[in-house]
Amino acid sequence: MAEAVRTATVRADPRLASLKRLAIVPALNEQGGIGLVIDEIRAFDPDLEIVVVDDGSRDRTAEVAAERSAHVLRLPFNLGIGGAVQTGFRYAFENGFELVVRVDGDGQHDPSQLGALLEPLLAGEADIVVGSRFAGLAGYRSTRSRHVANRIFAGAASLVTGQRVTDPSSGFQALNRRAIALFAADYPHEFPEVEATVMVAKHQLRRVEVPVVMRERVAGRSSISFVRSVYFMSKVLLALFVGLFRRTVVPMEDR
Ligand SMILES: Nc1nc2c(ncn2[C@@H]2O[C@H](COP(=O)(O)OP(=O)(O)OP(=O)(O)O)[C@@H](O)[C@H]2O)c(=O)[nH]1
Ligand SMILES: [Mg+2]
Repeated sequence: MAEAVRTATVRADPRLASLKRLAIVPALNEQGGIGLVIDEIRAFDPDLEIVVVDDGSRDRTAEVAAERSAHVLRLPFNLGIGGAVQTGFRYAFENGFELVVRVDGDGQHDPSQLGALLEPLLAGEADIVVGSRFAGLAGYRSTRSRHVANRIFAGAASLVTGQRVTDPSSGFQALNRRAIALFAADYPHEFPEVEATVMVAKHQLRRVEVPVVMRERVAGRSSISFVRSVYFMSKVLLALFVGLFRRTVVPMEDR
């Protein structure tokens, strides 16, 4: 019943109904969770097209997504989360989508919160909206080391961009055509979201955070081991500052 009410609300929202809109779902070995993610996105908005970017999975991720009639882009080998997401943005740009939401394939992002994510975009107040685990709503459980890492990234990203960033690594996002055009042209690799905050600031896109509650992954496993997290910390912090001096990317629209 709650689902039906939510669906009706979305459909009734003329601002959303008139937009060509896409959900990008990056997925690596997520056969256990991807089906539910697709169902939940459809429950929120049945007219939101869904593209699952299967990043070289060795399980049935692509088959499960295709069985549910999601569009599947199957990468021939693993590009990493940045490459997978950029593939989704390129698809969105080339097919004329005006609005994109990003939802992880592991079930951590709750599509019923997409309404809150979309609000600043539909109001014309943001180019990119980021769902933040640390902007007010309690409930996200994480390890202590991850919390510390996030605080460091958030502090560094805020310093570099001159804006308040509380959750720089969140991939739960909504983006308009301007942001789609930028990220279709270039998107950072490996652990991209933190670096992308610098691109957003350099291009003077308006980044707004909204509080969200994130869940535990429903199946599969996280790729972030302790060794990788040390590498992750060093690489991202370096990349944040290097990003300031990188050549400015020409968005796809302006080429
Ligand atoms: N880690 C990882 N994820 C990928 C890759 N390609 C696509 N993905 C998908 O990107 C999403 C985010 O990856 P996660 O490993 O969950 O990263 P995370 O959410 O930051 O970390 P956790 O909190 O441990 O889940 C998931 O839906 C993955 O399936 C890749 O090469 N590496
Ligand atoms: Mg995850």
